[in-house]
Amino acid sequence: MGIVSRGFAGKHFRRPRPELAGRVPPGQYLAEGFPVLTAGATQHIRTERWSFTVRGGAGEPTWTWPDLLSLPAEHITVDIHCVTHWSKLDTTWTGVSLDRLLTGADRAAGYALAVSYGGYATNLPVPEIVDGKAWLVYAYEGAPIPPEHGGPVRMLVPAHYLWKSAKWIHELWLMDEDRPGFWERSGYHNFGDPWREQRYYDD
Ligand SMILES: Nc1nc2c(c(=O)[nH]1)N[C@H]1C(S)=C(S)[C@@H](COP(=O)(O)O)O[C@H]1N2
Ligand SMILES: [Mo]
Repeated sequence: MGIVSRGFAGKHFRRPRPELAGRVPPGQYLAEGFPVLTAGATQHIRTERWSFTVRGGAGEPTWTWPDLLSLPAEHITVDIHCVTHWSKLDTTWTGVSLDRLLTGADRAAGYALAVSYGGYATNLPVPEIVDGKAWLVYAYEGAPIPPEHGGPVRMLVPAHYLWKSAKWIHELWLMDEDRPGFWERSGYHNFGDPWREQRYYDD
Protein backbone atom coordinates (compact mmCIF):
# COMPACT_ATOMS: atom_id res chain seq x y z
CA MET A 1 0.00 0.00 0.00
CA GLY A 2 2.20 2.85 -1.23
CA ILE A 3 0.15 5.63 0.28
CA VAL A 4 0.46 4.14 3.73
CA SER A 5 4.22 3.63 3.77
CA ARG A 6 5.09 6.91 2.05
CA GLY A 7 5.54 9.43 4.83
CA PHE A 8 7.72 7.55 7.28
CA ALA A 9 10.69 7.32 4.95
CA GLY A 10 10.63 11.08 4.44
CA LYS A 11 11.94 13.90 6.58
CA HIS A 12 8.62 14.90 8.06
CA PHE A 13 8.93 13.15 11.38
CA ARG A 14 10.80 14.23 14.49
CA ARG A 15 11.80 12.48 17.66
CA PRO A 16 9.88 14.02 20.53
CA ARG A 17 11.72 16.40 22.85
CA PRO A 18 12.63 14.50 26.02
CA GLU A 19 9.95 16.27 28.08
CA LEU A 20 7.29 15.07 25.63
CA ALA A 21 8.63 11.56 25.19
CA GLY A 22 6.23 10.15 27.76
CA ARG A 23 3.31 11.23 25.60
CA VAL A 24 4.54 9.48 22.47
CA PRO A 25 3.83 5.74 22.30
CA PRO A 26 6.58 3.27 21.40
CA GLY A 27 7.75 3.44 17.80
CA GLN A 28 6.03 6.77 17.13
CA TYR A 29 7.48 10.08 15.91
CA LEU A 30 5.97 13.54 15.79
CA ALA A 31 4.55 14.55 12.43
CA GLU A 32 4.98 18.01 11.01
CA GLY A 33 1.79 18.99 9.29
CA PHE A 34 -1.13 16.59 9.13
CA PRO A 35 -0.54 13.62 6.80
CA VAL A 36 -3.53 12.28 4.86
CA LEU A 37 -4.05 8.52 4.82
CA THR A 38 -6.95 7.22 2.79
CA ALA A 39 -7.51 3.81 1.27
CA GLY A 40 -9.31 4.76 -1.91
CA ALA A 41 -10.82 8.04 -2.95
CA THR A 42 -11.52 11.10 -0.86
CA GLN A 43 -15.26 11.36 -0.31
CA HIS A 44 -16.91 14.68 -1.02
CA ILE A 45 -20.07 14.70 1.07
CA ARG A 46 -22.13 17.88 1.16
CA THR A 47 -23.53 18.71 4.56
CA GLU A 48 -27.08 18.70 3.09
CA ARG A 49 -26.56 15.07 2.12
CA TRP A 50 -24.70 13.93 5.24
CA SER A 51 -26.51 11.77 7.81
CA PHE A 52 -25.58 9.45 10.62
CA THR A 53 -27.62 6.37 11.54
CA VAL A 54 -27.17 3.93 14.42
CA ARG A 55 -28.26 0.47 13.30
CA GLY A 56 -28.91 -2.59 15.39
CA GLY A 57 -29.77 -0.88 18.65
CA ALA A 58 -32.92 0.61 20.09
CA GLY A 59 -34.63 1.79 16.92
CA GLU A 60 -32.52 3.12 14.06
CA PRO A 61 -32.16 6.82 14.80
CA THR A 62 -30.74 9.16 12.16
CA TRP A 63 -29.18 12.57 12.64
CA THR A 64 -28.82 15.11 9.86
CA TRP A 65 -26.19 17.85 9.81
CA PRO A 66 -28.48 20.39 11.54
CA ASP A 67 -29.45 17.71 14.07
CA LEU A 68 -25.79 17.13 14.91
CA LEU A 69 -25.05 20.85 15.24
CA SER A 70 -28.01 21.27 17.58
CA LEU A 71 -26.48 18.86 20.11
CA PRO A 72 -24.13 20.10 22.83
CA ALA A 73 -20.66 20.52 21.34
CA GLU A 74 -17.47 19.57 23.10
CA HIS A 75 -14.02 20.99 22.47
CA ILE A 76 -11.60 18.12 22.54
CA THR A 77 -7.80 18.31 22.82
CA VAL A 78 -6.15 14.95 22.23
CA ASP A 79 -3.01 13.26 20.95
CA ILE A 80 -3.47 11.14 17.82
CA HIS A 81 -1.34 8.20 16.71
CA CYS A 82 -1.21 6.65 13.25
CA VAL A 83 0.00 3.10 12.77
CA THR A 84 2.42 4.39 10.10
CA HIS A 85 4.49 5.80 13.02
CA TRP A 86 3.42 9.42 13.21
CA SER A 87 1.73 11.11 16.13
CA LYS A 88 0.39 14.61 16.70
CA LEU A 89 0.07 16.06 20.17
CA ASP A 90 -2.67 18.42 21.35
CA THR A 91 -4.85 18.33 18.25
CA THR A 92 -8.09 20.22 18.84
CA TRP A 93 -11.48 19.18 17.57
CA THR A 94 -15.13 20.14 18.03
CA GLY A 95 -17.90 17.61 18.01
CA VAL A 96 -20.53 15.56 19.78
CA SER A 97 -19.79 12.74 22.19
CA LEU A 98 -21.15 9.36 21.12
CA ASP A 99 -22.63 9.25 24.61
CA ARG A 100 -25.22 11.75 23.32
CA LEU A 101 -26.14 9.47 20.42
CA LEU A 102 -26.19 6.03 22.02
CA THR A 103 -28.88 4.97 24.47
CA GLY A 104 -28.46 2.73 27.46
CA ALA A 105 -29.98 -0.10 25.43
CA ASP A 106 -27.47 0.48 22.63
CA ARG A 107 -24.65 -0.08 25.11
CA ALA A 108 -25.87 -3.62 25.67
CA ALA A 109 -24.40 -4.54 22.29
CA GLY A 110 -20.87 -5.86 22.55
CA TYR A 111 -19.41 -4.57 19.32
CA ALA A 112 -19.62 -1.67 16.93
CA LEU A 113 -18.65 -1.23 13.31
CA ALA A 114 -18.20 2.35 12.10
CA VAL A 115 -19.17 2.50 8.42
CA SER A 116 -18.16 5.38 6.18
CA TYR A 117 -19.38 6.87 2.94
CA GLY A 118 -17.30 5.11 0.31
CA GLY A 119 -17.37 1.76 2.10
CA TYR A 120 -14.53 2.00 4.63
CA ALA A 121 -15.33 0.35 7.96
CA THR A 122 -13.57 -0.18 11.28
CA ASN A 123 -14.62 -2.09 14.39
CA LEU A 124 -14.30 -1.56 18.13
CA PRO A 125 -15.90 -3.06 21.23
CA VAL A 126 -18.73 -0.79 22.41
CA PRO A 127 -17.00 0.01 25.74
CA GLU A 128 -14.24 1.68 23.69
CA ILE A 129 -16.61 4.26 22.20
CA VAL A 130 -18.73 5.24 25.22
CA ASP A 131 -18.02 7.10 28.48
CA GLY A 132 -16.19 9.98 26.84
CA LYS A 133 -13.91 7.97 24.57
CA ALA A 134 -15.32 8.75 21.10
CA TRP A 135 -16.87 11.65 19.24
CA LEU A 136 -18.35 12.62 15.91
CA VAL A 137 -16.25 15.68 15.10
CA TYR A 138 -16.94 18.40 12.55
CA ALA A 139 -14.20 20.95 13.21
CA TYR A 140 -10.42 20.65 13.40
CA GLU A 141 -8.34 23.49 14.87
CA GLY A 142 -11.44 25.67 14.83
CA ALA A 143 -12.33 25.25 11.16
CA PRO A 144 -14.49 22.79 9.21
CA ILE A 145 -12.67 19.49 8.65
CA PRO A 146 -11.33 19.41 5.07
CA PRO A 147 -12.67 16.55 2.94
CA GLU A 148 -9.31 14.76 2.84
CA HIS A 149 -9.33 14.58 6.65
CA GLY A 150 -12.85 13.17 6.75
CA GLY A 151 -15.12 16.20 6.76
CA PRO A 152 -17.84 17.10 7.10
CA VAL A 153 -17.94 14.58 9.97
CA ARG A 154 -15.51 11.92 11.12
CA MET A 155 -15.17 9.71 14.15
CA LEU A 156 -12.48 10.48 16.68
CA VAL A 157 -11.35 7.63 18.95
CA PRO A 158 -7.97 8.89 20.15
CA ALA A 159 -7.10 6.00 22.48
CA HIS A 160 -6.70 3.76 19.43
CA TYR A 161 -4.53 4.01 16.34
CA LEU A 162 -6.07 6.52 13.97
CA TRP A 163 -7.36 3.93 11.48
CA LYS A 164 -10.13 3.39 14.06
CA SER A 165 -11.26 7.01 13.55
CA ALA A 166 -13.44 6.59 10.47
CA LYS A 167 -13.49 9.54 8.12
CA TRP A 168 -16.81 10.46 6.40
CA ILE A 169 -18.72 8.56 9.04
CA HIS A 170 -22.19 7.51 7.92
CA GLU A 171 -23.42 4.63 10.10
CA LEU A 172 -22.61 2.83 13.30
CA TRP A 173 -23.66 -0.82 13.41
CA LEU A 174 -24.20 -2.31 16.85
CA MET A 175 -23.73 -6.07 17.00
CA ASP A 176 -23.48 -8.95 19.43
CA GLU A 177 -20.52 -10.38 17.56
CA ASP A 178 -17.36 -8.67 16.46
CA ARG A 179 -16.97 -7.97 12.76
CA PRO A 180 -13.59 -6.81 11.48
CA GLY A 181 -13.39 -3.71 9.33
CA PHE A 182 -11.26 -2.86 6.31
CA TRP A 183 -7.78 -2.78 7.85
CA GLU A 184 -8.61 -5.37 10.48
CA ARG A 185 -9.38 -7.86 7.69
CA SER A 186 -6.12 -6.86 5.96
CA GLY A 187 -3.75 -7.76 8.77
CA TYR A 188 -3.97 -4.84 11.16
CA HIS A 189 -4.59 -5.52 14.83
CA ASN A 190 -8.21 -5.96 15.86
CA PHE A 191 -7.95 -3.60 18.86
CA GLY A 192 -5.13 -1.20 17.97
CA ASP A 193 -3.87 0.20 21.27
CA PRO A 194 -0.86 2.45 20.49
CA TRP A 195 0.57 2.09 24.00
CA ARG A 196 0.73 -1.68 23.58
CA GLU A 197 1.95 -1.19 20.01
CA GLN A 198 -0.84 -3.31 18.57
CA ARG A 199 -0.12 -2.61 14.92
CA TYR A 200 -0.56 -5.97 13.20
CA TYR A 201 -2.80 -8.90 13.95
CA ASP A 202 -0.18 -10.92 15.83
CA ASP A 203 1.29 -8.02 17.90
N1 LIG B 1 -13.35 6.45 5.60
C1 LIG B 1 -12.05 6.30 5.89
N2 LIG B 1 -11.63 6.57 7.12
C2 LIG B 1 -10.33 6.42 7.45
C3 LIG B 1 -9.40 5.96 6.50
C4 LIG B 1 -9.88 5.67 5.20
O1 LIG B 1 -9.12 5.26 4.30
N3 LIG B 1 -11.21 5.86 4.92
N4 LIG B 1 -8.08 5.79 6.85
C5 LIG B 1 -7.80 5.60 8.27
C6 LIG B 1 -6.40 5.69 8.57
S1 LIG B 1 -5.44 4.34 8.21
C7 LIG B 1 -5.88 6.75 9.24
S2 LIG B 1 -4.27 6.76 9.78
C8 LIG B 1 -6.67 7.97 9.46
C9 LIG B 1 -5.98 9.11 8.79
O2 LIG B 1 -6.68 10.30 8.98
P1 LIG B 1 -6.11 11.58 8.25
O3 LIG B 1 -6.08 11.29 6.78
O4 LIG B 1 -7.04 12.69 8.62
O5 LIG B 1 -4.73 11.80 8.78
O6 LIG B 1 -7.99 7.87 8.97
C10 LIG B 1 -8.58 6.61 9.12
N5 LIG B 1 -9.95 6.70 8.71
MO1 LIG C 1 -3.42 4.72 9.38
